[in-house]
Amino acid sequence: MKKTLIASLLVGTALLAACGNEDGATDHTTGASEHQHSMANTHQNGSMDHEQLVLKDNKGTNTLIFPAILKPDSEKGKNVEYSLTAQAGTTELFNGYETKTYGYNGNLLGPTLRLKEGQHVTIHLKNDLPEATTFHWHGLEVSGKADGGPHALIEPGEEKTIQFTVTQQAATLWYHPHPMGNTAQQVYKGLAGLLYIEDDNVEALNLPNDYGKNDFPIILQDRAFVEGKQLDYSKVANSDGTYGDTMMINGVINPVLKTDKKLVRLRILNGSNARNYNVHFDNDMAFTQIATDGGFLNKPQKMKELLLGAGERAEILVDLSKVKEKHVSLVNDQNVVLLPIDVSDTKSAVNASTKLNTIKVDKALLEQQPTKVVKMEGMRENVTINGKKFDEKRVDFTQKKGETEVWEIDNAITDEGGMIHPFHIHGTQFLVLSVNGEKPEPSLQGYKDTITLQPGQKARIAVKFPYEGMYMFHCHILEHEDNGMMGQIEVK
Ligand SMILES: [Cu+2]
Repeated sequence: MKKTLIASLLVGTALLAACGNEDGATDHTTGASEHQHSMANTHQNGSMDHEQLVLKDNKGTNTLIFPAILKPDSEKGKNVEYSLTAQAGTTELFNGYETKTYGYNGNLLGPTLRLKEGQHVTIHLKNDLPEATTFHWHGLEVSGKADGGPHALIEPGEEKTIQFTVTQQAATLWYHPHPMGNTAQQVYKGLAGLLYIEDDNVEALNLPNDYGKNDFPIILQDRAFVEGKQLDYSKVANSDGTYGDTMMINGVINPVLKTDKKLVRLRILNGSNARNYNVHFDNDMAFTQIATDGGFLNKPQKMKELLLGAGERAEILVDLSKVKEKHVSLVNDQNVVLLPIDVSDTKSAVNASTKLNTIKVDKALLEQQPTKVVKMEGMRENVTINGKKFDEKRVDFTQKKGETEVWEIDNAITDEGGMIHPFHIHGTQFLVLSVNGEKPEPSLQGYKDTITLQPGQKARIAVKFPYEGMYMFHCHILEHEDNGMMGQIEVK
């Protein structure tokens, strides 16, 4: 995986150097579409999406804020009720400019929902947008009826109530819209929020868990602003994934995280439409991954870099008590500053548990031939799964509730080339059995709902659906999803 990645980065960098402005800035007001088409014929095997805008350093001039935690409308024993409204508004992202945005219960992004395993949850959904939307719970194991896929459209002004019981372990999930053909622009305008699952196990682990104090949600999104600092999707949209040159974290432009010299937990969500982040620190310090998309790893994994494709999450522990500098930054593989961190002198320590989870891969599954093969192919409008585009009237796969099947996910290289595709399945958390026949690396050894595959990579995953219904599986580059790189599976 490393080799492919490095090769792809070199190709990507060379192409960017060839097509970008010297200072890395791009004039979106006039340059975006020109930029897209000028590079249309240069896709290469192994390249990351070279059409992406160069990301600018986050200057760290604004204080990072955290989404509010949503308060229940009511709570009685294990029964909790919440209300979420998708709405349009404006947000002052830049001084003196009102940017038109979308949000849940607010103008931009949504509040964090904190649910606990065993709770019976009712959520009242309302659409106050001028267009139809859905409410999808990414990573949540729920029935197809509650999942919020493209079949679950809520028209403007309409309301709907869903109910489910939380039956999965502690994890950092998220929610976002999923209307066919319109997901990318709705997420781009600001529709996304975090969904935390908690359980009894997590309370015993002694992890930093003080929200916004030592347990920080970090929603990474890149955006391109056009005239008047607007988020005009139609002016910047790219069928191979829409990129921005400006980092937005938790809905803040140029944010800095200010904290003490202590152990901190970052719950990172790649909430971008398409951009991959291979994160590391500018001082090259190690950090510890504790959780993947769907829960804790069996034990903390020390690492220096971590790749997150669109839709993926990771929880990492960063020991700032050992940092000598007053500032460290989370950067990407081109050393662009994603998140600067100012570290004060106040010191405190936490000794987190080293036994986090008890995931066991059934050895018999490692020998099994896949019963389902998903071949992802193409670029731009030509993206397909198993040679087909999404058709809501066609059921691509069926699977029995509660039964584990081995799926093979193939990110195929064609004559046109290949690119990274993050593959996501609704309604389940799967385990990665192998990548190109090898044991998955540590960052893939926990429960996953999205796996980012390099061109030419094949992964085998063990998939079990705990509930019935119709579920989507698709590429999480939102423009690919909107272009039909999606199939559906009926679970009975
Ligand atoms: Cu894709």
